[in-house]
Amino acid sequence: MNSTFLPEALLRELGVLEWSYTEEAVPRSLEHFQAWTAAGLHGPLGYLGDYRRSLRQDIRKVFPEFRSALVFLFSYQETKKYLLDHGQHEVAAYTLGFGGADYHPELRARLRAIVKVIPHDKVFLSVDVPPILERDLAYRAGLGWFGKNSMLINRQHGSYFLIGSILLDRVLPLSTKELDVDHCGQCTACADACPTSAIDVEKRTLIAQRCISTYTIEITKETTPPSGIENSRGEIFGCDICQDVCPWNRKPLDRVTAELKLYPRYAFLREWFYEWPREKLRDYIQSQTNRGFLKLISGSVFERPGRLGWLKNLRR
Ligand code: B12
Ligand code: SF4
Ligand code: SF4
Repeated sequence: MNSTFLPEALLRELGVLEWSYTEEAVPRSLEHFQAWTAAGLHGPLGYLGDYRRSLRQDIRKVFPEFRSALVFLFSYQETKKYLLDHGQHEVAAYTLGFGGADYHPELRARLRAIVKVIPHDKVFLSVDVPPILERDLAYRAGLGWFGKNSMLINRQHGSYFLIGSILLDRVLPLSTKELDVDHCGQCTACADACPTSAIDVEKRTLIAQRCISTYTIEITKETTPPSGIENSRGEIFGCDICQDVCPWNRKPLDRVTAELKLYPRYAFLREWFYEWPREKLRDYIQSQTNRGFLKLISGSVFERPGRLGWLKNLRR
């Protein structure tokens, strides 16, 4: 039933690598999340530790009508392959993987295209922002396991994808895949490669305040960078190191064509990141007003740290 429930051609057009179904509202890894935040490992990510922490206990706290979820893995593998082939590590691949546009509206639009072909009354779309543990939701749907780098890894597709879900107020005539089991084994490549020692391999967890991704995306003001960042590959926005070394990401990239396709609106990002010397980019951003910079970059994920956050990232 699952294989014929959604049109294959539509899924392909929308960049869906795999999808699945679950009726479980409560995260399986809730205890881990609670211990993680209680230990302060979320660092400066206040939204994980404040009143929204308890909302993550049960999807029904966010969408009371919840009865089931369709969970989708949206690929950015082609972009990743292109950037790896060209040795370009300045920005994480997901940032350019959707034409350079912010993946939030982009993926919500793709989810809406799927909503059109399924039976529903009320739906709730989840892409990143709602207080829902999305990796766990994908895990409950049988779409992968939690790697030692915290990523949701899929045996066939690796981890270069984003998760988007349609929450429904009804159950569907679909089956759930079996929960996946750990396939990391004795490997510790991600923790070994992390320049800032942000992965606690024993506890299989991330120390967010040490993560380059936190520093370059979430910190908007001048702040001391995590120690070890000088040993990175020059990341200025996001970080893919712990995914790039993961053996589960090798085969999936062999199957795709390297491609960096930017919407015309964001074509300038190629110049910014790959053609201009870093000092030129810094001087250019410096010469903008805060508001002017946001206007330039609006509609992309690069808006998030604002002009001052960017100047901080480029000062290293
Ligand atoms: C906050 C956040 C961050 C923070 C903190 C990351 C973190 N690991 O907590 C920062 C800014 C560092 C970050 C970075 C990145 N993020 Co982020 N982030 C989120 C966000 C908004 C919330 C995550 C969260 O709740 N963290 C709390 C921790 C405890 O939960 P978790 O990360 O989901 O980890 C779960 C499992 O790994 C598992 N788990 C982990 N360890 C263990 C150990 C045991 C013993 C057990 C039982 C379970 C377990 O339990 C956790 C809770 O369910 C989600 C979107 C969402 N709404 O879920 C995206 C999300 C997790 N991020 C995503 C991405 C792509 C990234 C980056 C790759 C971006 C980049 N290239 O820079 C990096 C990866 C860094 C990393 N190695 O995790 C994707 C992940 C897709 C995937 N394949 O897993 C998500 C799901 C967004 C999306 N909609 O696609 N992110
Ligand atoms: S994203 Fe980068 S800094 Fe963060 S845990 Fe992975 S390798 Fe370390
Ligand atoms: S690099 Fe190794 S330990 Fe880390 S997530 Fe991948 S398989 Fe697991």
